[in-house]
Amino acid sequence: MKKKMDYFFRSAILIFIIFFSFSIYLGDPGLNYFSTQIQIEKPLNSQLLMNTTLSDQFNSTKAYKNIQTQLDFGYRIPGSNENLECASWINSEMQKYGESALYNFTIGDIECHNIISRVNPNKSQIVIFAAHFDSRAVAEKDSNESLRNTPIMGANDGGSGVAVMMEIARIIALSKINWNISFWFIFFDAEDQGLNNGISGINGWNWCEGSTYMMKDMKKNPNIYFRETQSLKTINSFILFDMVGGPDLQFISESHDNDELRESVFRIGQSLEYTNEFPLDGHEYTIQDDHVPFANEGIPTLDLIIKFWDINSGWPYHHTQGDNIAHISEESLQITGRTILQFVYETYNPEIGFIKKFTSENTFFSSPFVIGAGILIIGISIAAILKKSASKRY
Ligand code: 1BN
Ligand code: ZN
Repeated sequence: MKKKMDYFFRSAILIFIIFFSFSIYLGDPGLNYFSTQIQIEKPLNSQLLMNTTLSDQFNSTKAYKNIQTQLDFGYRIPGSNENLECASWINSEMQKYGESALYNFTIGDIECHNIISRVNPNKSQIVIFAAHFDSRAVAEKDSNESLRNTPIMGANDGGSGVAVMMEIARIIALSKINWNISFWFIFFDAEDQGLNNGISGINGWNWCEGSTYMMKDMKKNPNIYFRETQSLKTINSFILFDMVGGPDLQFISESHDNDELRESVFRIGQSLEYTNEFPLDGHEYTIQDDHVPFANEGIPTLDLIIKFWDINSGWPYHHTQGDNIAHISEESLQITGRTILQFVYETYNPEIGFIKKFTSENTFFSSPFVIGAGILIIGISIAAILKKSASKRY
């Protein structure tokens, strides 16, 4: 009888552990699972909440000039003077709107510089906007073979995201809204030097070196990045701007992205009548970009990026000498900037009385492989324990 009870209790404990583990697996490992989640509410009628002042303040002429200024520094290749001069300019411009600092790191013997600028640095909830400011050292996709080893201007690939973000920062910082959010503007170095068509930007480098380094460093030295009440878990959303300035703008869906965040932004784009730019029924593609290290930590991300690899898709200049100011559309900068400011207003305006939490999806623990491996390990453990109990009984 005692053995039977022993067997019963062992099984009950095992079943409890399995169910408890799974409830955590399927819960929200990227966010604070044990804390109360703020209720998600969609505004009943987003039209009612329209604030024409915030999104209408986006000045596309200023954004366009922000691209030209970056190009005036020259090629912003990691380790070059031009790169550092551009980084210093971004940093000093951003200091007008809040605090801003360079975060230096090295790859091999090359000095690189990420920049983080913060508006409202002390609020615990963080919203991140990001772009890379380095420009590619080679034009490996140029139709003219003799140009494939020459650096590109990166007016769109690099320049456009930085330019739109600087203008968004200006408007958020100068607005009279009493934000309960820390807005971070991250300018990554060393994004665009990986290997493509057998040609590297910088030998031996991967894509997204700057963001990969930052995430490693954030986990190792959180105090350098976060205030006391902040952590990776208080990052509410992360939006990346990559090639947002070409004509015939059409953003794609990226597989690391958070569906709810994408849907919110794309619906707002649609409500502003940018229906071609923010298609809701698009195919999902997978792209290595600066949002991936953040998505892998369970942070809700959105990569605003075009189908840059398809020469028939409206902007055929990716990694060619055509990525220059002649192929930038001020209207595309305006469409991107206005949509994101409207998203910020509808999602984070404290007068509306809610902070939207985007459900975390893309974590290590939610990958089918990891879940499968977990089930296998649990199955083997059950079998081993049952076997042990059975052999004890007889
Ligand atoms: C994505 C956006 N990438 C750079 N900016 C990385 C990449 C470039 C991946 C070319 C594949 C091909
Ligand atoms: Zn690129």
